[in-house]
Amino acid sequence: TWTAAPSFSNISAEKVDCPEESPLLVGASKLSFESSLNLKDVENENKGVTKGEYEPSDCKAMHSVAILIPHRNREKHLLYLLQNLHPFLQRQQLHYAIYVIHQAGDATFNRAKLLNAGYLEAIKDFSWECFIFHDVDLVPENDHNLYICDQQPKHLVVGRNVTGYKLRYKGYFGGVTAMTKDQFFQVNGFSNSYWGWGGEDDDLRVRVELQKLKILRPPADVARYTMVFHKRDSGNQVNRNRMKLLGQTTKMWRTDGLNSCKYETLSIARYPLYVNITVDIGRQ
Ligand code: UD2
Ligand code: MN
Repeated sequence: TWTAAPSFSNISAEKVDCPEESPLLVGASKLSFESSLNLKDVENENKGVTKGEYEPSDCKAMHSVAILIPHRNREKHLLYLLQNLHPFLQRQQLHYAIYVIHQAGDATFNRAKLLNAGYLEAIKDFSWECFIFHDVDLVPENDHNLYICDQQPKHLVVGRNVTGYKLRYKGYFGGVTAMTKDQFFQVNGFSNSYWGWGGEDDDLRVRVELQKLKILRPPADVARYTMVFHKRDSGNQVNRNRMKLLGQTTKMWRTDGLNSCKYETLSIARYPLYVNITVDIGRQ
């Protein structure tokens, strides 16, 4: 008798899909931040990452996710975040890239406008379907907090060490959020008008609510972050105008956002662990 030989046709470049739940997750991790840490160490710990990008080698990632980090003058925080975030995302078996959106010059900081610029640049780079808007100083503590998008926008920070791991207030949407390319486009992104500290996260929540989208949060025991201690940066004074701006979101969101975000890209540098995009976003 004759038995069919096994087929080897799928030995080619085709990888099998990664499993629905990654077998690499470990749950809660104890974090520590060594002041002597330097970039070379973190690069050596993450040899699998190329030009800020990674995909699993043994299976086909089910999600492609762009991480956008607004930044200026927080080098040490960035280092701590890179050290923790790369292995965290790899344990989740994601295809991802980390983009640092660096504000050039010393004009007042504008987190929201930087994130708009980051989104616009990242979609030129690859067909990312999911975006994580990520403060530089927030380090996730539990890898069951999945950095993937959902049918609705997600807020990934329920609790932080500095606030006793309690949600700050109902509707709080700051720190780390996940939105699909389409959800973010639908709300016209962030407002570009929030210069200095505060309000831009609430403005995004209002935009989301105006679209009848609903904010989802992971369970409190996994949506936990350590915020590396910091004082208010110079150049990021409290925005005294924020309540007034928030009162105008309903009438402004259509014309103030992604579709009106003017900036100049000064450089794009592909470092081993992240893509640095330096932008001139002007001033107030
Ligand atoms: C809260 C929110 C944050 C944002 C901010 C108000 C949380 C956990 N975070 O953060 O998302 O809504 O309030 O604007 O609730 N940054 C720099 N350099 C600067 C200033 C800011 O890189 O000079 C970046 C950096 O990524 C930082 C982020 O902007 O993490 C937010 O600024 P923050 O950390 O000073 O504000 P914080 O902790 O009150
Ligand atoms: Mn902070």
